[in-house]
Amino acid sequence: MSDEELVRGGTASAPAVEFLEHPDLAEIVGDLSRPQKRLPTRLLYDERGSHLFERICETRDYYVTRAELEILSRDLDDIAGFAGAGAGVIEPGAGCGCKTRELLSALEDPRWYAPLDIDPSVLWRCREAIRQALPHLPLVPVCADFTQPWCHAGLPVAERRLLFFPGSTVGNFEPVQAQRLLGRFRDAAGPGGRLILGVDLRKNAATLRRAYDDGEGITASFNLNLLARLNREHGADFDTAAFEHLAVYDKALHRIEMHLRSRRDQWVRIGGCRFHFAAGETIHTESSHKYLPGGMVALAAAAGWQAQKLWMDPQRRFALMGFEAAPRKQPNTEVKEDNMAATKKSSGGRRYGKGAARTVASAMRRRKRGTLKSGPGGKGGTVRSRKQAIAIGLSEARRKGAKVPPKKAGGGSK
Ligand code: AVJ
Repeated sequence: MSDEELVRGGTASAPAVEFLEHPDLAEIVGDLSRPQKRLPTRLLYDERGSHLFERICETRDYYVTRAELEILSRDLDDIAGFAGAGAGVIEPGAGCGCKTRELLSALEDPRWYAPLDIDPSVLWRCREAIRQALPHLPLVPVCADFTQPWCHAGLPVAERRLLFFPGSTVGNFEPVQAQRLLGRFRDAAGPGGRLILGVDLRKNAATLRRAYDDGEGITASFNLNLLARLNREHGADFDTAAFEHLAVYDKALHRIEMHLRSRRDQWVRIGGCRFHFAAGETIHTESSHKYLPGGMVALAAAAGWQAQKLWMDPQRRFALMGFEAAPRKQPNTEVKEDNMAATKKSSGGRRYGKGAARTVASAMRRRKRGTLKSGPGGKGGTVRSRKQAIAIGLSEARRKGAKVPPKKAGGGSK
């Protein structure tokens, strides 16, 4: 690497006031300096990016939004019932709040709605839209990055707090980060709090690849807009025609990855640095993890959420899941005698900690007893059988490193 690449600002005449640079720039330069180049996913969503994303939702190939809206409208009463009366609703990354409008109008006596968004202009639009539809609902817009700690202590009182996080945005985080995020939501929800979480489910790779590389080319424009944005806002000199959109499904990590692939050998300047791109080299811009319901039960359990409800569309492409905040435990009293007995066999699973293994086990026991209900959805909207639900939980737990006994021969259908 030459000095020019290493030293930001480059020449001796460059002013030494780098702290005046845009805070995103250091991250961008860092991300482009990695062996696998990447860019911060959130930068996809500027005004043009958000607009293009809305158009992605209308394409034939991107099934995610339609599947979720289908569940929301068909199981609305059940979902509202789960939320309970007198809820204060918090929506991290609210956007225009269109899905929420439907939920809010079905809720019994909602106390207030607190949309959270990093973009104040989006928050403004959301506020106007909700005000039109529900003029009497108190609004508490919060301008914050929901991936960072934010002040939820100042929110008004309610019977309980409901966290609404649709769209499968949780899938855009690495599982470890997703767990941390759900833990933050748990803190914001407080005792008795609930969570309604949108989760895109695993399905065949071809369907997924098409959803993230639609025939109309909108997703390609959405991805390439990121380079155009760097040119606009950070003085980069990306030749956007020299990059192409790519969607690949990583079967081992169960995630769709969006990349931008360099069509030729080239150099790009940004932030006083020069970056080399070999022909075919890619920049990773977004990951979208796909889950089994049981996998999300385990992940959320590790973040202090007990799974209560599962609603799916008839084709089982997407799930809305209902969770309740697990009661806070004193340290070292987490694993009680009877629970120990129940999880003895999975004690090898340490990735999600002792408490988590216990919570998953108790979720599975409750599922067995029928206390963990599935929504009416399509074909009953339930997991095919209790046995299968348990199998999903077990196989996922096994994947996470837990030692669980193998299924009996001929037992389970997966
Ligand atoms: C709204 C962020 C969840 O990952 O499916 C859609 C974003 N990216 N097409 C998703 C997205 C490409 C979307 N999220």
